[in-house]
Amino acid sequence: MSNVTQNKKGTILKGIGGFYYIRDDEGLIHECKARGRFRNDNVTPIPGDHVIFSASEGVYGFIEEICERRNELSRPRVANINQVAIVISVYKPKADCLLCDKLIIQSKKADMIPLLVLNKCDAADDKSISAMRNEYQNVCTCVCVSASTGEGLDDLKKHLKGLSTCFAGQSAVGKSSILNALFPGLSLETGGLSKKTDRGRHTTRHAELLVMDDIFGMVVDTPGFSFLESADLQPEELSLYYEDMSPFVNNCHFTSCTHAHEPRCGVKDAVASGYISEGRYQRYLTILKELEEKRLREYD
Ligand SMILES: Nc1nc2c(ncn2[C@@H]2O[C@H](COP(=O)(O)OP(=O)(O)O)[C@@H](O)[C@H]2O)c(=O)[nH]1
Ligand SMILES: [Mg+2]
Ligand SMILES: [Zn+2]
Repeated sequence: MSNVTQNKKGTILKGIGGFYYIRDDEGLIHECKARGRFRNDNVTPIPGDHVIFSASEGVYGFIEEICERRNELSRPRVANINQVAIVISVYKPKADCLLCDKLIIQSKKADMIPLLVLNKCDAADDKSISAMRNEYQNVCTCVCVSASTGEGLDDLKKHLKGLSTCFAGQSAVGKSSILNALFPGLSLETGGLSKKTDRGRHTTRHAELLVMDDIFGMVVDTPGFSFLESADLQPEELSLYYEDMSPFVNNCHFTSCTHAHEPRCGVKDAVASGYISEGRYQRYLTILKELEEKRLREYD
């Protein structure tokens, strides 16, 4: 064959039946297979991977090299996500703040920016919107949107620009609706009916990087991905992931303070004076207890 083979750089958007769809820097999509040696080395290319591939005209190319991953999420397996859009509904279903807090912790731990997206603003009253804003104002960026009316979507786009973002959150908050509104032509199923497999797991049919201009969007339709089972987090470290607590930990008497039962605790004082939300603190205690119980189980 007279085809000239060239090595190029690109990002895997999705993999289907042994083929990978790779977007090069010019935005062209290439169909590739992985070299057999990846299988021998037990390496699987996944969406989000930055790769070097060889492209030939008219035939499929080959993935030659997978660049080191900055992070990797499970269920679905995706790589190199910089941001997690945590979608919360300010109408129905009622916001699951514990899940939201856990997603924020997990995002930070995996070096991803948490972005809070308050959806269904068209149906909510101002009071529930501002309650949610106040709860997270010192924690992460909050945007108010409505997938139904399109309100706030331009603002959301600004926060997505140039980053690879996955959308997470409980079922029926409007993740698929927001993605459909952001990516014209996409028709993800909506309705909030969470399809479960026979093992009771939520299926994720869309582990795919969607591209619009320089917005990447990873569809992750699983609530909470796999928080505490995989979170390699010690109870003492938990408060490091609380932006709203960090200004006060220096006031704690004990350097190893977990801000639970210890006396002379700067965090508890800040909760009492209203600098830290009572709800955030109570949920912190819940997560702390889960981590402590997990550690006990591990040392059994
Ligand atoms: N009023 C209102 N309803 C919405 C909005 N976004 C989504 N919904 C509805 O909420 C339900 C769940 O949406 P879906 O996108 O399937 O949620 P997902 O499970 O998070 O992907 C659907 O019935 C949507 O029509 C919104 O901005 N406003
Ligand atoms: Mg959905
Ligand atoms: Zn303390």
